[in-house]
Amino acid sequence: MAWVATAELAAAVSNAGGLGVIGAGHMPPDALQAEIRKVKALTNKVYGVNVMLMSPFVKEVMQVVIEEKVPVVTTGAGNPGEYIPALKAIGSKVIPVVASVALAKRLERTGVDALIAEGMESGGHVGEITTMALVPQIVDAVKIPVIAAGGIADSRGIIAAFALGAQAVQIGTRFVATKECIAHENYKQAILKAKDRSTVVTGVSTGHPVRVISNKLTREYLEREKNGATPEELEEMGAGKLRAAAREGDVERGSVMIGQIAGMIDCVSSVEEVIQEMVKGIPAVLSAIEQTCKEQ
Ligand code: TUI
Repeated sequence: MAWVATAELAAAVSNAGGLGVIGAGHMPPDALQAEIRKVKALTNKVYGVNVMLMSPFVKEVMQVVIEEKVPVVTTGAGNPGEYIPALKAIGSKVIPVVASVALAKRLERTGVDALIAEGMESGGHVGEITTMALVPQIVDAVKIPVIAAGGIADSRGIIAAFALGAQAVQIGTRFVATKECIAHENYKQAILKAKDRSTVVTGVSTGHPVRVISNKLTREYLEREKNGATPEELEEMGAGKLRAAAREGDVERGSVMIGQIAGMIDCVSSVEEVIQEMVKGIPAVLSAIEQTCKEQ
């Protein structure tokens, strides 16, 4: 989660019992190095870095990750195959995000430690398959652990993911609406205001579909996309827009990347509260399932 998953949020998640991940996004390598050093100062727990493979700095960013011996490296928006040997050589756990069974199988052969199966309910760059359909198909196709992502924000989502065969979950949108997240207040309010149908997917014609809140920017973007704008024109329209929304609070002309589950989120809490609530809610969900099964 570029611009929102900073060292502060990652450290808070790790300190509260999760695995906090810094979203490198398009960060230049020196900025990422500073974030990594900050997270090391804020927690002595395990943390991770997500490397966005479409970043213009991806090679230098990987170099920083290796120099800093980041313990867990997740990747997104592409195939990380060429970087895996170097990451494994320094002992990092490598966990790529995949949106298809084919890439999951290919990456398992390269020796990755686990996979994140991310459904199209997620915010930001998305694939085409829902979490519900993707997770069990990837679980059946590989032997390594699968982490489910996309559309998960409470105990019910966690149990559903486990029922599909996942061994862990990745949670994004819920953690943006927390006190520790440095996202602009307007961005957090946009999550609270969102309903089930508040997001749209833009950029399908560019080959890089992105889920964002529907606003002035997306209306204009989708109109231009429909009228045959070139991928270059569209990329230019999107440039810098996530930063505008997340840091400057321009949620009308900026790109508010959030998942479909935002419709369920109605308060800004602390990271600790979010995690505690999710974990403590699990037994009640399990007994409700048991009850339903008994009634069949
Ligand atoms: O990467 C994300 N979420 C992101 S990246 C991002 S920045 C961006 N902006 C514009 C265009 C593209 C990126 C904002 N949000 N999530 C992980 C993720 N990875 N979701 C889907 C994928 C994915 C898709 C295709 C991973 C691999 C993949 O494979 C392609 C191939 O080579 O087979």
